[in-house]
Amino acid sequence: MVNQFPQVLTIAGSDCDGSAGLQADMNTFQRCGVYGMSVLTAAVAGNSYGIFASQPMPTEFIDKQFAVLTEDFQINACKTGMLTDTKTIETVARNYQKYDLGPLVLDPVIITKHGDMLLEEDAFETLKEKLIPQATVLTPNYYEAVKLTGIQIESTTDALKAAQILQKMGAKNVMVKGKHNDKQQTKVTDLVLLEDKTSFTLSEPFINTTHINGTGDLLSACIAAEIAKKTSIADAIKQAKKFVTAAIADQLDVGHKYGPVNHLVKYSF
Ligand code: PXL
Repeated sequence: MVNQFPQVLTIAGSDCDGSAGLQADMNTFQRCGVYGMSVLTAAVAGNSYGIFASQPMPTEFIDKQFAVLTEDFQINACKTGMLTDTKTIETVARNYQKYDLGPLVLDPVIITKHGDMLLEEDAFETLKEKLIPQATVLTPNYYEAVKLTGIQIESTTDALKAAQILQKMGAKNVMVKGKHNDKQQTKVTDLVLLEDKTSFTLSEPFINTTHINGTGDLLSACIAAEIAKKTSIADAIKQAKKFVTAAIADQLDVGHKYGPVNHLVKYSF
């Protein structure tokens, strides 16, 4: 039967080195056993040293991609990645309202691990106003959670406070990803606040590696894929945390500096 197979959409930028963005999302979708599609929002010229140029897509072209995909496919879940600026966010928010794209995993991509900005400073408010209220799952890292809430996060209690603020902004479920920038740390602990107000933490061993490009992309893409497979939100998040930890642990030696997480890691769902 047509359109019964789980179909997932990433609304993201292209990262030409394959470590992040829609290339990484498509790899993740394949690993999760779902059919992947992409709406291209921007294209970056980057490698393991950083990002050297970036080009947002025209909003009419973004609109057209949504139109042709939804005409033909039954999208069961979607995720967002790089959204560049206010007009791109507005375009994505409008299309999400217009079409049935299933639950939305919103990865509020702001800055890369090299310090390159992927979202313009004046677009934060639009993200809060137009997209966070539509998010089924919001997955900020520590830095993004601080930026979006304005509070300092030093502990799990602070992470819970941040998640509660983000939930008040309209996100149904929130995962605040823990810091992983201290070589002395032994664990990375994320905080999850679910729609029913229950919360839990997820801890996995800290792995000291420079190959972590695309961790957030892999995590949010895996959550979206699991949701499309009808896994519960809590289990989708737990599954994604395990997969991302495995992909960091089994280092893939490509690139000379900050390499990608290993989408090819042996891991079964
Ligand atoms: O990992 C964040 C990210 C998302 N999308 C694109 C990127 C990056 C990081 O480099 O290039 C297109």
